[in-house]
Amino acid sequence: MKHYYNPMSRAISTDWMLKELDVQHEKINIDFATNENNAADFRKINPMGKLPVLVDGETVVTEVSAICAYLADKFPEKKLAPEIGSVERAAYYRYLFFTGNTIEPAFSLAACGFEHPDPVSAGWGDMPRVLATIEEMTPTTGWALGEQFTAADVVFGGLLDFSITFKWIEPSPKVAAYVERIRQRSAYKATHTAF
Ligand SMILES: N[C@@H](CCC(=O)N[C@@H](CS)C(=O)NCC(=O)O)C(=O)O
Repeated sequence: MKHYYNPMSRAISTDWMLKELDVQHEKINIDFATNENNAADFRKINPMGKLPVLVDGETVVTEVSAICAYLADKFPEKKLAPEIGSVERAAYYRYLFFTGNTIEPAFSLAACGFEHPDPVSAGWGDMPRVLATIEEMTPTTGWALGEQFTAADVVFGGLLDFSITFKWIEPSPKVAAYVERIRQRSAYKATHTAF
């Protein structure tokens, strides 16, 4: 597997996921400074010109949530995803998709001082609702799905961690405590060295 990476990007979360799994892969650094992500060769792999990207043989996976879900399913013995068909699997999907579809756009806009003018039509609604939902979905103890740490924590917890680091949000005590638990994981510490 090839992991296209830059330490100052969301690829930090997929790098962390690969460390949680402890699996062999090749890490390929893509230099934003020289615009390598927009080079024709890289655009052939990901027309978005964005990181992260995982290439597994002929399979190309982009998007943090998709890469983490793919990896968790590829290595089921590592138990980073609940079983297909289980009650936990439904909650797991919710964490993965809510993070990418709702938290990401809401936070990205808010970080630039914007709110969508029509939050009823915008899929991600408005910040007060997003923050209230995050509060409800954040575990008081342990991990998103209970005692089992999963890719849901890498995706959901990873974005909360990133958002606190870059001051996109002022975390509630519950969110701050969850992110602090995440920051204590050895795989997290092994990857989050640049900031
Ligand atoms: N929705 C994408 C976001 C990826 C993304 O925005 N990556 C940024 C770095 S954090 C990037 O590669 N930006 C370069 C560019 O857009 O030119 C995901 O979840 O992977």
